[in-house]
Amino acid sequence: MTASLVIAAEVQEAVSAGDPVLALESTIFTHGLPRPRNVAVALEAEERVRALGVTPATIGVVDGRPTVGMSSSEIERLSDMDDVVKASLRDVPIVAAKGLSAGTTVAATAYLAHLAGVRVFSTGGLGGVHRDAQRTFDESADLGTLAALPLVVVSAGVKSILDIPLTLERLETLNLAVVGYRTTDYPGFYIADSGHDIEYAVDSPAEIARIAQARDGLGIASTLLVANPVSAGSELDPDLHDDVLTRALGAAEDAGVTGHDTTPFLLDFMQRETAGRSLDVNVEVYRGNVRLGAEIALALSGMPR
Ligand code: PSU
Ligand code: MN
Repeated sequence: MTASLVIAAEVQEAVSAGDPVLALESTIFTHGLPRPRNVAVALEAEERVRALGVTPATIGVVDGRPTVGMSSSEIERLSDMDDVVKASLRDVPIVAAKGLSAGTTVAATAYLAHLAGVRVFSTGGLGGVHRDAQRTFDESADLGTLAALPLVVVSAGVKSILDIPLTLERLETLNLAVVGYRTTDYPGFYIADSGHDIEYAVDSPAEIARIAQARDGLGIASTLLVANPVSAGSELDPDLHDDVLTRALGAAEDAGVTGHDTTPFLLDFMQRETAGRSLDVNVEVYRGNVRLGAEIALALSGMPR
């Protein structure tokens, strides 16, 4: 039974007691961030969540076992593994049956979180609609998957390597509500304002929890997306950002990169060409999302279900 879900005891106990739990993804440390920063960021995120009184549940596939609440040594091992797979939801049963280890994307992480009863999930950037999707059909499975799961997912929007306006259109089509944390400017991950607006701002974790509660009361089973901009002063210089982005997209095309290799390729290019500054911003963004997610988990755990 390699494919059965493993839930860490502390996560199971917190879920059963209605105590706050925050899901964290693993693709961020298996494929999103370079070594050795990746493992430091992943372990630090867990510590920060714990310091707020919330149980962290890092999710991935460990030696064929889909796991909600990876141990520190499992996080360390996958962070350092050369042949670790990037698994979206459709890949999870395959890597499970093959006994492989995988970082799980937002889609796969969200599904496993929900299966374990975890309701809030913080990530860096969400997958979305790729540029030129009209031709390539490249839209992340994150969107369709989150449309069918009643979670709260905190991200800093989608990276500007994607087509942001098309992504926002797809969110609407898929009934994925999106609220901005203290802003109606949709963030562009590295930059606080992508230049595209959303309809609603929310002011507090309590307000986000009330929206989730209202949704659950109506039986609406789609994720509430919380767009949390990078803190003021931490964003990438917008001009540098635009320049490097243009070159990254050109390089991907020249190299013929397609499919799920696209995101890691572009992120790696951005990092090299900004002399690591995009990486610092990435880490800062993630910290902000982890903090807000923990606060939302706390607010939700204090409300009647
Ligand atoms: N966006 C980022 N960093 C990432 C990803 C997205 O800024 O690491 C990862 C997430 O795990 C996301 C996945 O779920 O890439 C989307 O990949 P794809 O487009 O292949 O579905
Ligand atoms: Mn894709």
